[in-house]
Amino acid sequence: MALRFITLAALLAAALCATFTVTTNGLTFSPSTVTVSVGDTVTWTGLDIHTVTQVDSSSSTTRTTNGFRSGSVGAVTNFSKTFDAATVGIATTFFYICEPHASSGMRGQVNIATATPRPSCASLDANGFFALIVALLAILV
Ligand SMILES: [Cu+2]
Repeated sequence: MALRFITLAALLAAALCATFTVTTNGLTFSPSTVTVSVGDTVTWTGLDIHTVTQVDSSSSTTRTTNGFRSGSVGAVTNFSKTFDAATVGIATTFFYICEPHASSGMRGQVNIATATPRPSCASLDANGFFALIVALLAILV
């Protein structure tokens, strides 16, 4: 019985999506590279005089069409982006800049660790939810 609860707890822990925080430190993002799993969220803080703007490459300053963007300078202090399956379907590395400070090298990137989502972090999409329920039943029955 104890084993069942341990397995259940492990499964639920695996099902949780993670949030990664990137802060600003002078004219840099810290950390400038984060590696996330599908379904995870990145939250940028301290954006007061900065932006988070997706660009096409590690050297580009051209905004990615339909890419993520925190808005114009001063629009927000914090900005979050969830790298869900639909987002990740486009690329496995996402590059971004701070628009006013890109020329000073203020840029970063988000790497996607794997194309396979966590059991339900995929989340709450129908398939992920179904898979979690089946897994729970298999443990409990
Ligand atoms: Cu900046």
